[in-house]
Amino acid sequence: MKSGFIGIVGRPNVGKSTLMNAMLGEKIAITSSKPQTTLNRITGIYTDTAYDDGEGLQMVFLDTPGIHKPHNKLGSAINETAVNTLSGVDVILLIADGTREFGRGDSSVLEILEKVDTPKLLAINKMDMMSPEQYLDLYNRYEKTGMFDDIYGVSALKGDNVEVLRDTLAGYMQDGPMYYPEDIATDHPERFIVSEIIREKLMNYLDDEVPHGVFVEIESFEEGERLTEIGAVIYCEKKSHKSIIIGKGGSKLKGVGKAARREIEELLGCKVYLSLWVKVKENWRDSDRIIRSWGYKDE
Ligand SMILES: Nc1nc2c(ncn2[C@@H]2O[C@H](COP(=O)(O)OP(=O)(O)OP(=O)(O)O)[C@@H](O)[C@H]2O)c(=O)[nH]1
Ligand SMILES: [Mg+2]
Repeated sequence: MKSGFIGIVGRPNVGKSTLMNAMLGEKIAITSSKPQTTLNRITGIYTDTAYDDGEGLQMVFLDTPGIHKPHNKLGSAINETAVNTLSGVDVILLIADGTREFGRGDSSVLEILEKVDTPKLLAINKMDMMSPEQYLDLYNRYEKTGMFDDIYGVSALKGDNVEVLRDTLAGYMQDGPMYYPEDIATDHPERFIVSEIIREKLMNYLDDEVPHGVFVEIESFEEGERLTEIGAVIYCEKKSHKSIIIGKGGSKLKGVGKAARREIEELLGCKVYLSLWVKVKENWRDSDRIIRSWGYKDE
């Protein structure tokens, strides 16, 4: 059996979670067009028992929050989660956004990676949106660092080159145990995935500064024979945000609830009754106690 861990890192919004999902062939991590969507380390497990004439393969992907200049304690905590993931993996996959020019943020990420003595691959993502010149510029910029075993241009969204990249990563797996049962794609509890789905819909439905201050807590989860009843609280940072989330006559919250319910029903394979409440917890992103109790502190 070949197995091992792959740390997926990069700046916010470059497509780390989208690419992990594409390599898994299944949606595990939530994604959105806004930065700082991923707030925890998200495990995605790819198992192929037929690999190499039945020897078997298990790749454990660790998707991480985007590395950025933090503006609050939550930002520092999620940066730490990403950086901590770099130690203890068999290979690091750095993802860069091919539609953006190389900047200071990219240099800082390279400075962090330079200190880690683990094989590294680079995926320049969003190939579907970039010109060959843009690709070449970035390719050369990264190539001359000499840090990467290989550089791939991919489109996580369209699936271009994703399998080739996954096959290359498989080559870094070592003789080892099967860490997880072959039929599971993540080790996160269903409750967590459910809270993430709700947060994803909030990220998608809300504008600007509101979605980043949003946290979802599952208060009740009762599985019945034909119906699962779920109650969740959405915490936001300000009273004014609460009214934005609820929307005129509750319209926004209804939309979020409907979209989330559909996806949760698919995940659980049964009918779901979802109740959502909105509460205010001022400046929670600067509260160590809350960040720790909500599991955003990497310990
Ligand atoms: N055009 C295009 N868009 C992409 C591609 N991959 C991802 N995206 C989009 O880029 C945005 C960010 O994707 P995510 O996967 O959430 O990015 P991330 O790096 O995980 O972001 P954080 O979790 O915030 O660090 C989403 O709107 C994706 O649909 C791609 O190959 N092409
Ligand atoms: Mg992400």
